[in-house]
Amino acid sequence: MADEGGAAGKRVSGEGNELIVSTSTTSPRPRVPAVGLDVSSIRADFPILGTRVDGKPLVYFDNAATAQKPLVVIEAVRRFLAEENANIHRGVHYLSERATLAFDAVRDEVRDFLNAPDSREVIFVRGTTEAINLVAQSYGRTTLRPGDEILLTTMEHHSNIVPWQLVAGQTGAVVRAIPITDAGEVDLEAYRRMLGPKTRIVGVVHISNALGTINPVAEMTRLAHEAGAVVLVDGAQAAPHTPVDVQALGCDFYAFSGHKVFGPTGVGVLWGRASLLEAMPPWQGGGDMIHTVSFTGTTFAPLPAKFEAGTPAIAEVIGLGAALRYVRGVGFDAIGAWERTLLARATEQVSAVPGVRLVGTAREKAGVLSFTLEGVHPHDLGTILDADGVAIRAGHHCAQPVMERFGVHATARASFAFYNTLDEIDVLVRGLHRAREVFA
Ligand code: C6P
Repeated sequence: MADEGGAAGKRVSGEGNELIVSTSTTSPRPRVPAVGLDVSSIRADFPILGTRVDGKPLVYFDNAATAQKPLVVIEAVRRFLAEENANIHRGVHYLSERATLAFDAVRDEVRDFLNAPDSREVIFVRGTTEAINLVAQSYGRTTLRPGDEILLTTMEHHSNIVPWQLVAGQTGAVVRAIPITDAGEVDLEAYRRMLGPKTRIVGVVHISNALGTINPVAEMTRLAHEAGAVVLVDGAQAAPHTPVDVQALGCDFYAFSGHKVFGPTGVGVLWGRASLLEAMPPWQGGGDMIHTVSFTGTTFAPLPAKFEAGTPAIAEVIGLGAALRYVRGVGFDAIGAWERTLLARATEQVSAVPGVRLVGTAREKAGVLSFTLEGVHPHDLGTILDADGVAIRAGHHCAQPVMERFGVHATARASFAFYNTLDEIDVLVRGLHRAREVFA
């Protein structure tokens, strides 16, 4: 990380927008001055933030789609591939043992990151999508009976809807949508009324990617448990922005993606309660997940290997470990405080632009601002902003039921991370005014 370990820095861009990028790989210390985050030091850890788009500084507001990677992550992956690369859990040779140790150590780091009771409960998968499919196909397919109900909030991402629709089709279970209010909050009264003896599974997104809503997951879990249901939490947008404590939440499954938490793509985590995971059958077969194999029958490895068939994304897991250390080093108190500042400024300034309608105005919100601008299609807005170097996402954000609920086909979405600045929000707002003029 920058400013640590006395590493020599290097310049990554020119013309007055120079960033000094450290190449140090020492473990992170909290960088939480009394008044908040040292954002310019943080930015120096992310080489891509020095990019210029047609001569203009990149303003990266598409963090909900994927987050940028600090040098420690890039370097951890490079170092693993250059110095330690081998397959894991298979070889007796030097490199394989080193790779295995490094890989298994990340499992312990994920356990700590989630405050999970046991590393065996941490399953490495490709991402949130695969984690949810695993639970749907292993837990859902073997436990659901015709007429059983799966309750999902209306604000779920497609990856926490479609896997359940698939398993409902296979088992005769029914998927029901928990309504949300005009502000984009779960209608808790309606949820209470929907819970009942038929409810088997509740799926809830911790932080909505389309609205920014932070859901009352602990409360919803308590109510679901009273009804005898298990709870899966989609933490894709929560893991990068808020501390996650699966024991405090009380949930049964928690999923997140590495690439949204400043790590590599191709890796993610399913955490599950050991008692549930132990009772669940494997969902994919292959190497490393077995105890013995013969043509008369196969026995399976214990957790977590039972759910990790085949060679995993080893270098990516190593990168994920570096990312989690980095984020914890910055500290979620400082991250939360700064992102709330960014959101407050963006909400105030963007909503003051004539013709803007905010979509998602929950009381508890993370750094996601979804909106429409009268007379300008979100895709056109995205193109105009891109000309200013501003990267936003435009579309349905893989949350079409949310769009339907708010009567829009698409929104423009700016999503923030702790390396964003107040000046960047000014650039966004100037772009919105320009878009109005272009389409006037
Ligand atoms: N949302 C967005 O731009 P994967 O693709 O498996 O890493 O994550 C899927 C996913 C699941 N849940 C939520 C709440 C998400 O936001 C996402 C990914 C991106 O909002 C890409 S659609």
